[in-house]
Amino acid sequence: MRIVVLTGGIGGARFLLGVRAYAREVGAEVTAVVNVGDDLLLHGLKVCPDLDSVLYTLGGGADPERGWGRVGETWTVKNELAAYGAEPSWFGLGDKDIATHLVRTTMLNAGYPLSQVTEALAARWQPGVRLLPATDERLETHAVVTDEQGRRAIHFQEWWVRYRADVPTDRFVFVGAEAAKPAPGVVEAIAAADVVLIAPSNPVVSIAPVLAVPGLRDAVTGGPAPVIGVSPIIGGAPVRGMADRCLAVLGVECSAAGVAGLYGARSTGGLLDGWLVAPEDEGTAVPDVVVRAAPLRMTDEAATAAMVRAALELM
Ligand code: GDP
Ligand code: FO1
Ligand code: CA
Repeated sequence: MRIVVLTGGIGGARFLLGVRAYAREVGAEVTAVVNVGDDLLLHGLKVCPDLDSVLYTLGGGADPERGWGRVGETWTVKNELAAYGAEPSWFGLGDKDIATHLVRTTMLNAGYPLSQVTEALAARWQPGVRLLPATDERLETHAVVTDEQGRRAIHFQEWWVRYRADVPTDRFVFVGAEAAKPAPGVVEAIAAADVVLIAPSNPVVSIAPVLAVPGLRDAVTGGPAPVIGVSPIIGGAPVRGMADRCLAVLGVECSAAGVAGLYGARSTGGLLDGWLVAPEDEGTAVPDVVVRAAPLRMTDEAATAAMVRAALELM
């Protein structure tokens, strides 16, 4: 069995722990197609938060409380940069994490595409799933905001980390998406998949930028595999993070039904064949999509693997 998962960072990484556990049980192969819209260049370094969250989480090196970055992290470089007054001061890179960005940036500067760089990083972390960036091209999520500086576009990280998503926002733009191509192997993996899972990731700023890569969405919606999504929203609220603020920008209700409506039914031009919701949201109706309820809290690997099993039973 071949499983493809479209995913963002922290939520997606935790979901992948369950997918990997399930896959080991049944002998399935897993390919994760990871969002790159959060990526940024900082102090000359290329930082890929969602890819790194997945690498560190599956490799056993993630900080479990923060969800991003390395466990046992130290912050000497961050403090030294602050002593120079180096900006941006609102985004901190840990010392261990910086080693990843140094290796990545060196390889990118030497001409290797991000997909090959990711493979090289994965050789250390052994995530147990195939990790592919959605695209090798630069694709960055920006938020169009209006504040005392007027109407302007800011990088997703500035919107998320600096402003905590708390600034009047018109919309999101996936800069570079038009010219992007799916990374090598992405379309092939989707075409060969027995199922495509949409992780319970942020639909607006994690899954949408993956689908914004030309050809990627069509590969999913036009492919042979059923497409099953797992709701990141339980009882009208995100389990963590600020998906509620992201959905509000699009005018979409923060609910399991709202997110499913945003994705739409595959049979009517959308994405989904199946939608897994939490018991709290039992009774959620999504036109032309098979909906089922199951516990959706990813408290440990076994609970998450059970969630994956429930999702696959929707096939
Ligand atoms: P990010 O890229 O680091 O923001 O992470 P993702 O986009 O992959 O995932 C963020 C989403 O994961 C949030 O909207 C959360 O609501 C969702 N999430 C986190 N933990 C859980 C959980 O235990 N269960 C479910 N269903 N969703 C979760
Ligand atoms: N999130 C923060 O809230 N503050 C930070 O200083 C910060 C630094 C950081 C460095 C590397 C990395 O991979 C992630 C980092 N994050 C930080 C998390 C990240 O901004 C977001 O959680 C994700 O991009 C949303 O998916
Ligand atoms: Ca993300």
